[in-house]
Amino acid sequence: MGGFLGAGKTTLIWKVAERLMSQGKGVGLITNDQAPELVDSELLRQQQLAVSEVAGSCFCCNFNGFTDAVKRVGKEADYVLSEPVGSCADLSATIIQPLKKYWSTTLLVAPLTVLADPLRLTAILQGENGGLHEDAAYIYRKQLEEADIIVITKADTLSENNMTQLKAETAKAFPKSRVMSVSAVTGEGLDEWLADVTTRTDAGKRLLDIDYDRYAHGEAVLGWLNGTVMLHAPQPADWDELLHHFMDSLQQAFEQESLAIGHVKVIAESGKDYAVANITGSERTMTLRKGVGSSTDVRLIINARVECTPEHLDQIVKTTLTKAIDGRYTDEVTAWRFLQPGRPNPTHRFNEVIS
Ligand SMILES: Nc1nc2c(ncn2[C@@H]2O[C@H](COP(=O)(O)OP(=O)(O)OP(=O)(O)O)[C@@H](O)[C@H]2O)c(=O)[nH]1
Ligand SMILES: [Mg+2]
Repeated sequence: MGGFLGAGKTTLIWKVAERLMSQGKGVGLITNDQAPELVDSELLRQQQLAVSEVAGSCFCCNFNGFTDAVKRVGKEADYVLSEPVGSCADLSATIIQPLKKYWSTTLLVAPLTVLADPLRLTAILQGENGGLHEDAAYIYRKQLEEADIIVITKADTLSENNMTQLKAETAKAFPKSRVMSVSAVTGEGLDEWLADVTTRTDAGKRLLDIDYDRYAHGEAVLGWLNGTVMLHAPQPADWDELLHHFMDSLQQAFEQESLAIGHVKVIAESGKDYAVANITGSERTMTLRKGVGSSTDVRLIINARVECTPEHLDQIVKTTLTKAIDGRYTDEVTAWRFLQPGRPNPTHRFNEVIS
């Protein structure tokens, strides 16, 4: 299940996994990122789901890492749901075809689903870049172009009429893909999509014509930061308030410098309690889910993908966190990486569709 940063992949995977498990099916999940310490993996583990992480590069550049992960989570599973890095494209040639060629005795490969957030999709369909660099927007278009199924997410945020219109416009712009819509919040569209992917066998129907220089540049304009910090308070502290304030300040800091946000997500955990916050664009897109409550210790995992140099991203996130802490708590950084994604260099790149 591909799709751009913040499209709703992890949320949908979680809801679909729950639905399949309630039907008595075994489910394994695979997450993916350019670096370890993932909010997505942690969020899914909090739901007691079996997750394996491929960290350090996208699936296509580490096909064997991906299939090792399939082996790990697939043992007991009837279904394996996997989420590639949100800036990843060309999955038909680099993942779907090799899977069909080398893994056909163990796996039935489902159609490639690409998710799209209504806000960004609308901008892209209007020929705009949705606030993104033109090469990042190029990746967005290429992801949709290769999809067997395009799923417009967050259906609960649009009226039925607007969604009908958006689906029609999407189908017109990408006529070779089936277009559907879902809401992970209301569950609308989930059964329809599941029925389609679990019965169709025409996975990876076509190969993408993609310019790897533009693709590489579209990824390289994004700074990437994954950090984990423990905070300790002398007395129980309100971590939900801290998380809210930290995310608000981050959004303001990026907006002040007109830096396009790919996705900024933070999970705050204390024992079994957690809260997760996301910002998926420049408009007021911040969301907070669940609550971590008050305690003396919290762990923050911060994943930020923003259009600026990784060094600048590091500086903004560090400064904003220090201001949010405001001397009230001690902090202990247990992991902190900031990087620029390297040029995609796939393990396999098929130039024919495997039947
Ligand atoms: N209203 C609404 N919000 C949603 C829905 N699905 C996802 N979201 C929100 O969209 C944001 C991004 O969701 P994720 O599932 O983390 O997106 P993602 O595609 O996995 O993002 P990356 O892993 O960074 O590429 C979060 O704030 C979610 O709460 C939905 O069906 N309805
Ligand atoms: Mg995700």
